[in-house]
Amino acid sequence: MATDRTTPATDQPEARPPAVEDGGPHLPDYPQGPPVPRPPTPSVAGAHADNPLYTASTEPGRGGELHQLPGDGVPRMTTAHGQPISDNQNSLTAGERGPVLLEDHVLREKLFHFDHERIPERVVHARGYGAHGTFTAAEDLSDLTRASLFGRAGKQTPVFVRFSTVVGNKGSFDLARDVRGFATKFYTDEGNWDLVANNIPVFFIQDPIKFPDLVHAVKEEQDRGWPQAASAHDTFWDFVSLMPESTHMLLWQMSDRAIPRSYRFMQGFGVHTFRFVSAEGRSTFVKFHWVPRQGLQSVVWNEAMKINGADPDFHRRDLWTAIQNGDYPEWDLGVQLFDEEFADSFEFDVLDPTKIIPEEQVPLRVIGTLRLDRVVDNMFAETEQVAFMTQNVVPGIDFTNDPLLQGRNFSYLDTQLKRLGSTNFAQLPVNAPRCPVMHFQRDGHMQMGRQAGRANYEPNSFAGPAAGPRADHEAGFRTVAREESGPTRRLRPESFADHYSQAGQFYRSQTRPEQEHIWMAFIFELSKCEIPQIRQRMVANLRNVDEELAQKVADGLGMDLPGATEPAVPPRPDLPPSPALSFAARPPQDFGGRKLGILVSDGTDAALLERVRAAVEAVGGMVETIGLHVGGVVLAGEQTRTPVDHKIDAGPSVLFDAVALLADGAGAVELAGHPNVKDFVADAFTHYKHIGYVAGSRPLLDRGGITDQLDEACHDLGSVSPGDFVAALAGLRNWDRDV
Ligand code: HDE
Repeated sequence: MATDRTTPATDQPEARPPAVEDGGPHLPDYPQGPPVPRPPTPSVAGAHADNPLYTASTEPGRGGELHQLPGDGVPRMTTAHGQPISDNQNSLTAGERGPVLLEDHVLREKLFHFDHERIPERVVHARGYGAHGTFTAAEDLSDLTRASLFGRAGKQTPVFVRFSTVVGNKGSFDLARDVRGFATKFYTDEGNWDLVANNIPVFFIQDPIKFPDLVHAVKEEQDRGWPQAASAHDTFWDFVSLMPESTHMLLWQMSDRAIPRSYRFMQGFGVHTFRFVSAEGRSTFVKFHWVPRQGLQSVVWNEAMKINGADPDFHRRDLWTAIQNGDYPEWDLGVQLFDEEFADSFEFDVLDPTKIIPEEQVPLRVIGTLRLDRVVDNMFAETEQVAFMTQNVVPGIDFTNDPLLQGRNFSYLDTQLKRLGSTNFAQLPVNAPRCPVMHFQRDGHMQMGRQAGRANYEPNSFAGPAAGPRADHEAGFRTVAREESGPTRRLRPESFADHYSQAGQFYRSQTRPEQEHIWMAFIFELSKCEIPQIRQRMVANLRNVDEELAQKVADGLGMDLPGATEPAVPPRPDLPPSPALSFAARPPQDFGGRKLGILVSDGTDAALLERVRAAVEAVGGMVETIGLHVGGVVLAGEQTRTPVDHKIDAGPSVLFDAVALLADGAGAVELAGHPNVKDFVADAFTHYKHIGYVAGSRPLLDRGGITDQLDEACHDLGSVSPGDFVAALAGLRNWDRDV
């Protein structure tokens, strides 16, 4: 009799397929081999110690032996309530072709849980990627702050970091022109400190009341539902062109900062002025900076757009791969420290989040280093459920009156309840402090704690454990005492009124290629605005930043230069350039952490390939090969195929920092016949990249149309040694190339 069931109608589970090597097809239901050893999960303040979701369910003496299949130690599948399951492929039916029965509690539980798998994505910063690591203090800072993580040189604090884009939805692409989030949770021994930073040191607005409007304007337009993960549309530019205070941030957003090559190659900034507070209660103003030890690097816009198509997960894959390879990214934590006297004498208000303090005026002092060395086990449990909150500070760190910071302190707690659904979200392992947690907060949805003792209130007259915890008036968190006075009002201070001077200073501090990228980005974005008045208003604002910039943008848009917007206060063209604001100030030292893509073919010189690979790996770089077929190529003098990493159309040159064309002879001719080779070579050239080649790869240069344009960043590997080639790659791009 015919059956519409695709699996055998039997009450026996299907035979388990043989385990495959990692890298083969993944069958998530069947473990692929012995568990990979991991650093032990740090203990989580009591709450989860007994929860089988967080501890090995196979522990002897806890019924664990019953939870293994006989023979090979594979865990036995259970329901959420722990009952062993006999069949995970066939629902319970009445008869061979009969209806599925309501009685099937295994099926019902599985579908019920699946139906509830999603939680609201973050309203901003929805798309993110996290990793675990350690912060190591460089020195004893107790004269400045009593924050325990800075208590002695060498002190280590575990951290979780989540990088993100701001505008796009969770499933958007990584290379949007956008600000990047750089949020760090320090699990200190006096509670969690969250430094919720961005890769740009200023913000669009000065007052939190404008935040919902800003976010509405930049996200996809409400009537049509696009564009996704892009600021290049009318509503964003409408809003910011009406908001002169956004101008400084716009300059950063149109700069290369907004299209980083990798999370590993970007800075982070706390934006606001915070306070360090000593044990004696003395407060020092502080601004936080993360500086990548890998150097700064970005891509170019045309490349970004192509990366988004070729690999929308480019940044998360990069971070994951680097950490899995043991190439742990590191950032120095630098601080700018200053007192009231400096704050009073500085040209701008240190409470204004649209302003920086140039590093030339207050140099960075490096107080520690962050290293990321462990990827998450589970994206949802960790990266999605992590809850950052600016109000998470520890004794020794305090807020200032920056209005935006004050608004954030309200918003972040609220948003976590919305996303995570329970006031007990701090008990989730990724959020739970790594120090004792003792309070009289009780109950609520998903309470994991089993707080013992009789008193759940204070004051009480019990003694010992029954009495519960008490506040520590000496060592507990104490807000810095400060005088506040004046009438309540809704008015921004005069000291926040200069919206253009630092934007101009930023522009003047860039190298020429960086300036070109800024005006080209303005032209691209504004060309996507359908309403001419918006373009006009924006260019009118730019005249207050820099006349050359405004003229270039007007020319690029094909419009007459409009009159300048009337500024609230006259901009100051005399602010000196700050070289620290340019990428040129923090270049990479070598090709370490970068990736060379090598085009290979049948007949590629095996020895040269190995020498180039060795030279790249010697500086900590990576090599991937690209060929006509993923099955591989037969290198010169060899009989068998050597596999390649990418088939030509799956490995475009935009995925690499530099390329080498080692395809040779008849193999090169054959490869050059593939349509994607043209873009591979031409893009590498147009994106200013270094290109290595051999005499036999000439057909590829011809196909890319660059044979007659080879310049000093194109290296003939017949005469340049692999070592010299790789040394030159540290320069990353030849900005002088005429493309
Ligand atoms: Fe955020 N921001 N923000 N923000 N922000 C959020 O919190 C908010 C601001 C930043 O990886 C939300 O958990 C307001 C500045 C990062 O989980 C939300 C204001 C800076 C992340 C929120 C700001 C940031 C967020 C959304 C103006 C740089 C991602 C989901 C008053 C210093 C953290 C969430 C992560 C996330 C509110 C401005 C950085 C809604 C109201 C300035 C890195 O609470």
